[in-house]
Amino acid sequence: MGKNQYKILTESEELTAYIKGSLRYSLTDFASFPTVGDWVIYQKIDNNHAMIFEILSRKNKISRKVSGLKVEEQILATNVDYVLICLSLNENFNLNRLERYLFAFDSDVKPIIVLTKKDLCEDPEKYVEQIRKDYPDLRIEVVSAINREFQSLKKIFSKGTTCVLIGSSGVGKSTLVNTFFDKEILRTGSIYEKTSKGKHTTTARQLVVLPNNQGYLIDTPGIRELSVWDTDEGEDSFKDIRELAKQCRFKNCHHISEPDCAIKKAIETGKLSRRRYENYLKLHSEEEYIKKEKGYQKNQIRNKKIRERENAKKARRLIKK
Ligand SMILES: Nc1nc2c(ncn2[C@@H]2O[C@H](COP(=O)(O)OP(=O)(O)OP(=O)(O)O)[C@@H](O)[C@H]2O)c(=O)[nH]1
Ligand SMILES: [Zn+2]
Repeated sequence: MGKNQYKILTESEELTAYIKGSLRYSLTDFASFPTVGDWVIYQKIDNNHAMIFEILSRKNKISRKVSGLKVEEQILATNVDYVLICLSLNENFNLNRLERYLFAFDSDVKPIIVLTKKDLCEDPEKYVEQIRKDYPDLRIEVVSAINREFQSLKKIFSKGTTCVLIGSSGVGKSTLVNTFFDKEILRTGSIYEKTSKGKHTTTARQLVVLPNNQGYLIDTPGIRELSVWDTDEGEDSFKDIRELAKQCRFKNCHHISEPDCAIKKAIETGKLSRRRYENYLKLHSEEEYIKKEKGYQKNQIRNKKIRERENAKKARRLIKK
């Protein structure tokens, strides 16, 4: 919501809430402020307002890099059980995009790949195979909202679970959820199928209590450009590549022209796809950049603290004089 204002959903009502002063002062960085998905302890002030006293510790989080120059963690959602990564079975389907999404998660969030608009695709199995080849353990669901083919996916919506939908605008996230529950839970928009250009219809980040005790849904605006944020867990989507690199003859192998390079060999024999390796390199260099930036910011903060301490010393001395 607006600045310093939050919305709390309780079993029976919706409240506008503020953070108690003492809590606010204990929150040292942007990422520790309440985010969609957080559980809080609050006290009602009047019929519609409440004060937040405490934010309960988070089970997990989904974050992305804040766009622009400043590198700061931005949390998109917390306490999530399932992340539904939605890709539609047309031009939107793109393995690199999928990897970007996978790369941004905490490891204990279970991603499910949802391939939407099955009815528009002649050979959905072809896409499933493409994903399976690189990610044999991922759960993949092929659905069509229009033909109501989604029964096995619908089962994840159950009491107490929180799901997050991500994917470009227009892949059919809202339509899917609305069809699940036969109710307008999220607003849908129109898309021009010819150009695959989606109209942005989801305007605000939302948390919805699903009907009939079927859990919660967090719907973030179509995340078009998801930058990498460095979670160690997120690296897991490229574990096989790092394992391979360990088998190179030289420890500092660049996998370009060195002899006995396990990566090169894996690409030649088809064990590792070139596309995936290149995506790994790309994501990796972004991550290095973020790490460097973070290191730089840490130094800035440290230098500032040293300066402040020195100024404080001077001040004390001045007072003594
Ligand atoms: N053929 C077909 N079209 C679908 C299906 N699901 C959704 N659509 C269409 O795709 C368009 C976009 O659907 P939305 O549900 O608004 O997409 P969204 O992902 O929620 O988009 P944002 O809210 O912008 O993030 C609409 O015109 C839907 O009618 C499907 O299963 N099959
Ligand atoms: Zn190598």
